[in-house]
Amino acid sequence: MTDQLAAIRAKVERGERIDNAEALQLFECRDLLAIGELAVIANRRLNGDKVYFNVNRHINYTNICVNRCTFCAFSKEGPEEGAYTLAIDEMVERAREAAGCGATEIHMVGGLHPDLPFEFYPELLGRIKSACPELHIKAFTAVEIDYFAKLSGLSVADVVARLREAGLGSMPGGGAEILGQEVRDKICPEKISGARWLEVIGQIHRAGLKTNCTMLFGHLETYADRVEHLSHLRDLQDRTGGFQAFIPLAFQPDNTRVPGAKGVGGVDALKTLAISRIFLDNIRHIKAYWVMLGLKIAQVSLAFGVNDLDGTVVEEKIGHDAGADSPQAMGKEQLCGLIRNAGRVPVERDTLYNELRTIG
Ligand code: V47
Ligand code: SF4
Repeated sequence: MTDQLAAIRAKVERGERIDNAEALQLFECRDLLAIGELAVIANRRLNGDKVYFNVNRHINYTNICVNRCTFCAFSKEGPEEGAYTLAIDEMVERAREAAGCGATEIHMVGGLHPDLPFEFYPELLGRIKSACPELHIKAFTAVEIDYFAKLSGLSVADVVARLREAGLGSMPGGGAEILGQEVRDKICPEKISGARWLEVIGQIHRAGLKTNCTMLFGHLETYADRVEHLSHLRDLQDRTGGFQAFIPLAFQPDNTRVPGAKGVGGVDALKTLAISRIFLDNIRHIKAYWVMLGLKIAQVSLAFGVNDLDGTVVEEKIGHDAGADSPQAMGKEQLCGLIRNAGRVPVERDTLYNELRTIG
């Protein structure tokens, strides 16, 4: 072990925060297993042996989007072949089906549609909530919230209040991509800036809603860009405490327009998950999204500091349109099997991380 790694290890063992330079050293270090060991120490302190999962269904209400991010194979300009917008009745039906199969959460995001009025969104939430009051609706990213504010002329706080009244329970963590503006200008020039993403999320947290946060990695960004990204998230979390989980999203390159991007290898994926666990000492949960990582890397990530596996999903579009070769859905039994075979204890949670049942 190098002196640098030994110094970082001593900090992690004492429960001390590592700084940006140390995180960069970890990204540059080739000793993947040593990094994994540190992440396991950090995770065990926070979460013991438990691995959380939830039973959810994804609904992508439209793929028509005015932002044409170059990494996104899901969006269409519309009207063109493959463009769609789901009817509210259809989405209510999908939510009912999900609730009937034991789902506790609907995860709902979509493109920035040029013509849907703001009122569509509270109506959608309200209709799902009155059909399935027991379902938690986790919906919309900071990018959508900013768009709704522009659409409606309301402030971010008023948009959030209106959506909460209609049934919004919390928000996922998408749209963060890489927060550094230089990378953003290349991969998503029309999307809100990184600074605006942080500002909107800060306002959402202050309004009392929990969110997740993500990082899209494995395209054009450098290790330094990743560290800067993680550092922005950690700083915001120090101020608001509103992030529940961090989800590193492994870039899927098929059908995208990112020049030269090849996608993410297993070593980079595990290293990134592990360093996230070590660095983000104030975000309790690190979630492996098996849709983008593949089932095997997601399972192995449980030995690299991860404590949450997402989810049962059902009909995922964003990753699969970009070539993800993972299945479309996974049963609860299969998910628990993955966790148990990794020597860990599966615990079903709700969206707000209340424990529902431990699966023996
Ligand atoms: O914001 C788009 C990403 C995100 C690609 O909070 C891509 O619980 C990989 O945020 N390759 C949406 N990723 C998904 C998301 C998410 C997923 C699961 C759980 C949670 C949560 C949030 O998907 C987008 C973007 O960053 N994305 N295209 C692609 N080609
Ligand atoms: Fe639109 Fe989101 Fe795709 Fe960007 S990532 S093009 S904002 S749907």
